[in-house]
Amino acid sequence: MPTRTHGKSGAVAEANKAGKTYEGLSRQQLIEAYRLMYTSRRLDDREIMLKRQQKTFFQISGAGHEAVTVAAGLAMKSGYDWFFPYYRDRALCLALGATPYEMLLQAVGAADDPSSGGRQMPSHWGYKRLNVVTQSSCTGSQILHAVGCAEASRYWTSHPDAARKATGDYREFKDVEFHGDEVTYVSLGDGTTSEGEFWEAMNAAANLRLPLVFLIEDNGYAISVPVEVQTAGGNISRLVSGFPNFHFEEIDGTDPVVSYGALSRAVAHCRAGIGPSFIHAHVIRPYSHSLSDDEKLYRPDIERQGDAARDPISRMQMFLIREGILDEKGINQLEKEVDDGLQAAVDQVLTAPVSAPETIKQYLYSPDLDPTSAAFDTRAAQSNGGANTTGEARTSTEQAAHEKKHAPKTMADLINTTLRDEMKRDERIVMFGEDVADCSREEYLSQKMVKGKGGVFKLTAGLQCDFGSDRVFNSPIAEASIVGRAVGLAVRGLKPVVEIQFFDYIWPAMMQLRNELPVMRWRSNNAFSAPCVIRVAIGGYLTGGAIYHSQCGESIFTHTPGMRVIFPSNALDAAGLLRTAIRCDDPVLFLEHKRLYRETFGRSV
Ligand SMILES: Cc1ncc(C[n+]2csc(CCOP(=O)(O)OP(=O)(O)O)c2C)c(N)n1
Ligand SMILES: [Mg+2]
Repeated sequence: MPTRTHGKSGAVAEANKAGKTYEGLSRQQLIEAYRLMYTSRRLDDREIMLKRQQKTFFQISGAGHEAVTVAAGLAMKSGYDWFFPYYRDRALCLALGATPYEMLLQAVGAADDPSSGGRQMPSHWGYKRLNVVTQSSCTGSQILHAVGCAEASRYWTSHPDAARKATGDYREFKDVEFHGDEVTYVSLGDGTTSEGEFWEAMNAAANLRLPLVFLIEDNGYAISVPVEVQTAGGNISRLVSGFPNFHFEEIDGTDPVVSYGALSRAVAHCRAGIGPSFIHAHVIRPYSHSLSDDEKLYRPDIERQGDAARDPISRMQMFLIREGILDEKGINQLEKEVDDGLQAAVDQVLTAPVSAPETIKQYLYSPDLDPTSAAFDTRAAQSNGGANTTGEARTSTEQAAHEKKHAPKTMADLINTTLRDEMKRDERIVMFGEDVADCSREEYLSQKMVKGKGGVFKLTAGLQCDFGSDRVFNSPIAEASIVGRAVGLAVRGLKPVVEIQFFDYIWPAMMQLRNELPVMRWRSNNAFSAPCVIRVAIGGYLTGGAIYHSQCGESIFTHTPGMRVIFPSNALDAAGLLRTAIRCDDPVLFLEHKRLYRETFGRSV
């Protein structure tokens, strides 16, 4: 039974006044909110029952988080805004339009599961039609994808022509949709704010003033670890309050009206282009972390009873009755309708076939474009001896120009040339990483005070000057963020060609490179993909480069399903393979041996 209410005597009469709204929610919307919250809770209960009957293999619930996640769904636009939820967001997905049957299909590992084709554990949401992007089991990696997604909204707005379809490369298969004012949502638990990826994302979102809503669902625990052990001082809002450009609110996330008000303000801040928002919602976890956990081992009854008193389901029931929106009979009728619908969905899902083992390799790579096929073959450039283009003998000036143009080029030169050619050809290409820009302080370039850097090995030299600072730019020293942002951009149809400065420093990005980028397509059963290129300078080059400037760990990535790995040995191969890597529909790790960058052998025209 709820012990906390925020009504006073006379509130019923007050509420009965026609037209009263609750933070903008109508009485009908409040009934709908309760229907969604109750559906979410009962669906968790049905899944728990199925697990106990050995008909499913795992369960993790959204119980206790329903009020704030329904509020988020109602405050945002389904199929218009973009969503990077985590496993507790069942009620958000229901509010956006996912059906209980679709969720049950994933719970039983059915081939028809729209989120993953039965390839992922339950509650790993992903609904293409709703812009709910495939998620993994890794806590926190989705936050950087959300940053990239929000960046893409801005890019498409300023480069609308880049969204046009083109044939002969990945663009043929990548639909692009944007509205200009769409907002990206990302959610995570209190424990997940301890991940470095969270802080990298906060930094980027603040600095770039991205239209990105962070929802922290703080249930006070990360499995058995309480919040004061995760978070210095026990309150994440206090720690992040110094980030600029944010709209911050700390709220009671068990109250749907309060939550809706906060989420609406958060979305408005983002939609207006002012910057990101951060909603810190205190919620409860009435069930254990998952069915694999028994919270009685680390939480005493007294604490659990305190949570139960704030249960959003019973609070919402009391609220509807008190405000005269629904009476007990109305509530019972609504609940019966939901229960009957769930029973029918459960009956139906138990006959759904599971995915067939022989389909396991499907969608590891693009089914549409094979970069090893003849479609990517090219012919070597033909030499035309001593003649000019009209077939006459060259003058001495023409001959000097011809020789200069056709002098053998280094691998570094040809990579730079290829990047330039491809950027000219495809406006969807964006390039970032540490030091890849010519000069972040553009005025130094425009006033010709400096020449520009363009990479520690100068591979991207001149590209910012040629294509602009929104296409070629520096990133913070945050390797996970470089790759994670690229994933989010690529999901939205852009072609990030990003750089990890030295292979020796690729490891902070390992989660993204192993568990995210290469499996976006496979784990979503081809609903989402993230074709992009990660360029990495690799190998020894200095005498004395020692262990942190000479690593060669390509074999680790050649054992990563879904990743294409390229390691060219000469300049001509580097140019052709880079061109194919950029045009292809899969993620590519493009390894450039530093020793070969400027070698005298292996040069080409
Ligand atoms: C990177 C990573 N580390 C560990 C885990 C195992 N794990 C799954 S959920 C979880 C706790 C997350 O807690 P919190 O972020 O507070 O979310 P909550 O489950 O409480 O909603 C852990 C440790 C994981 N999935 N990913
Ligand atoms: Mg938690």
